[in-house]
Amino acid sequence: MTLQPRLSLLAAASLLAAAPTWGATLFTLPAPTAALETNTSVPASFSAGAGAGVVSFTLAGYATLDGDNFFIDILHVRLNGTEILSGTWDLGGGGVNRVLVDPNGATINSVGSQQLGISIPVNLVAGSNQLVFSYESPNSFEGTDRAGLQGLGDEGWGLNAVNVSGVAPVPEPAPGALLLAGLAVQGWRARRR
Ligand SMILES: [Ca+2]
Repeated sequence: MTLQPRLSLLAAASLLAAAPTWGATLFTLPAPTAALETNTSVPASFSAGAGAGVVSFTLAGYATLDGDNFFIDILHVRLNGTEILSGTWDLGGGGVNRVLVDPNGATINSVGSQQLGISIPVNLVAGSNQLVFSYESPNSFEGTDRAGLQGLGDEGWGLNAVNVSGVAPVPEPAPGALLLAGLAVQGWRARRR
């Protein structure tokens, strides 16, 4: 083997290991959640490469989950401690639909009775990412008293089809690959003498 093909092979191997994989599925919820009480949260942790991604999910309302009325209930979605969506929707209990925090321009569509399909563009960090979904039933909101927690006998929320896609995490080089690369360099040095 001449020197040139050997180096090309090494270059190709290192490029293959470092090339980002766009649109990789980084997290899925294994099954729909049960109906959850408000004032609860659902965390999700996953690894990613740095770059653009998408968080999508179906939000389900059970019984009389409210939008903005006296009994208001508010969805919060946070990624790595930053709120990426907050809003309140009439998912069975009446009230006004309102998006409260939406820095990334989420897409929100009705996808069935008491169900919203939500898709949020995000920026993921390299390594571990933490996504937290929560619903809150505040005692007061925008300066006026509200009903607060009403309990599962009255209303609930749930998640289905949670999916996070983005850049796949860059794997550490396998020890075997490092050993082969080392041997190739040794061989190259030996030939130069
Ligand atoms: Ca409520």
